[in-house]
Amino acid sequence: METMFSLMDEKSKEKLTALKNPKVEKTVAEFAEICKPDKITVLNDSQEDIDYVRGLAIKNGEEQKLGTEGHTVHFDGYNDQARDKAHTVTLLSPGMKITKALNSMDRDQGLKEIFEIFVGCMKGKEMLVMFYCLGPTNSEFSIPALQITDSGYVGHSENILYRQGYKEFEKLQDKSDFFYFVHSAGELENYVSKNVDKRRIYIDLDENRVFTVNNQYAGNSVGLKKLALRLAIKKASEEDWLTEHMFVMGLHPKGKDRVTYITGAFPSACGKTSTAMLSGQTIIGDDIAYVRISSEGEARAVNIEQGIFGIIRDVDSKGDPHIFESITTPREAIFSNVLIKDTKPYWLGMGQELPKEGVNHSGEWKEEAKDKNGNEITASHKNARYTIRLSELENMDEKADAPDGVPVSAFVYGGRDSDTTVPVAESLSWPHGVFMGAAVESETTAATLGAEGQRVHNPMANLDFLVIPFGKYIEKHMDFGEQIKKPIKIFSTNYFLKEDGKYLNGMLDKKVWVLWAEGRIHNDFEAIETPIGFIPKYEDLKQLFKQYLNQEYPLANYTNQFSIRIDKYLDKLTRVEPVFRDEGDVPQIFWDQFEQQKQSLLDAKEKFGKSVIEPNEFLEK
Ligand code: SPV
Ligand code: MN
Repeated sequence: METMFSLMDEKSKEKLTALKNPKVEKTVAEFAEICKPDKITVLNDSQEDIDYVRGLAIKNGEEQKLGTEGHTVHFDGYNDQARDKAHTVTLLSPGMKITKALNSMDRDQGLKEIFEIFVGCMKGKEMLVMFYCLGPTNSEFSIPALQITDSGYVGHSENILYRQGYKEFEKLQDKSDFFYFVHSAGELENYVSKNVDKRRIYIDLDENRVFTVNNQYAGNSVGLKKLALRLAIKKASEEDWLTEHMFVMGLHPKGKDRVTYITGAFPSACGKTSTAMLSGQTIIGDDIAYVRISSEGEARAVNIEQGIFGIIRDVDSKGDPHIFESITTPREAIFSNVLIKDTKPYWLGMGQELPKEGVNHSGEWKEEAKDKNGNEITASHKNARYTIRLSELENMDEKADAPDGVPVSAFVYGGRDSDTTVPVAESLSWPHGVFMGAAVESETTAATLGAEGQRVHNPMANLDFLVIPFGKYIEKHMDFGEQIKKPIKIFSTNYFLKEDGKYLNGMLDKKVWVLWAEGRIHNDFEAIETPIGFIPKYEDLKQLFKQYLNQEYPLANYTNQFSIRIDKYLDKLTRVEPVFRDEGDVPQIFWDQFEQQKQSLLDAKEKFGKSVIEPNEFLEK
């Protein structure tokens, strides 16, 4: 305690002690001893403190001001541009189990290793002690979270992306029921983490805390984002609610006086943000949702965040007008890993020609530059991002901060699948929908380190974060459907079907798919029953294409997009079956769905005598 207080000014001391929370004080003291910062600053919810952290990020060189008022740029190191799955490890104490798909290690061993790396990691730096609230404040959903970091950029990002929570900690009094995150960017060279070979992200479920070191990329460093997601998945699994990698949005069908809220889970960089941002609709959140069952038996969702850390690639004025407007006009925004030329940010797919030189994540950059392995360095990184507050957007939903969330009418599951699943389908039942979500496969993207374009199984787009056994997660979803009194529908979507290397759908077609789903929720449309779910009728889509996109929708397109590729679906089952088997604890109700799905596909193949069945053929028989 002595050391800790000797590194604080009076204001910081006062803010810390005023909370009268022994665990908060003990935690700060412990990491002050280990990390050995030169100074400790404790921040509360005041504007003064929010401004201080932004100023610090600029002063210490982690961010630079750009020409437009409020805009700054931050660069992560060349090898620190995405989530590092290989060095993200769940620490297991005896008897604890998680999905086999994730890395885990003995807890004592992991703690020993990470604490050794932490020794002296904040020498010469300032330790920030920050308080946040996951989910809306004053709510059943709220989870207080303490962030300790030596990065002004991490603190600045969190002040944009999360709700301030010093007041939530005041309410906690002496209780120790909060998450905490300790981050250090480690030794810096040219303002970026130098020792990325010692990058570690260790999740300690026993103590609801995560340690992360030698990194800056937000998916690895920002505690409240994917690190808290993992802790919340565990917490939700022990209580009766869900933590999901989901957007939350309001759908506003034309000519109807209603708003329908849906949530959707898609793997990273597969259209989650662009769906939530569809024009004419309203956004509540684009990445992480908590879903609880209200006392009336209704599923209700909140966004745990208040901002967007979005992929900037392909954001242009046509496809994403709201985002484009918000990141090209004065307001607080952080750009990361874009190209800078004359204090202006540029990115791939922005709808204008890019400068042929500038500064990017590799340093001074020129067109056709290659890295030391001979790989082309793109002008901006494919996973370059922008960070803004949702309140900056004119399409933010009026209930975005409602303490009791919004009622959910559907879950949507999507993946990046070039050859199998149809653009949109409604599940045949709740268990079938859970199966659909659990069977999602998706091609990897630049949002995680490693090769792109590899087809991987990614149940509910949540696999990277599933720090519980897969079977338990599935069981929770099955139970959730049983418990809600007002049933909700489950849909699958796929925006990425291809033929001869070309996408079969336009970027904005997703609007038609989600508004078809909205219509199904309200019984506006009939549908065609197929083995893989209910699919749209041509006439309804034709009308929706006209109404929302002012486009013709040729029957040939429909027939191609919605044909059921039986053999492809069977291949998919063959691929995912061993994964489910290997997990060992998948509930019987899930296997019943699996068998039923396989059988109905085989039956259809036999009945129609072919392996690709056109949608209208299902109508005829
Ligand atoms: C994702 O990759 O799913 C993101 C960005 O939302 S990150 O913060 O890297 O997780
Ligand atoms: Mn995400």
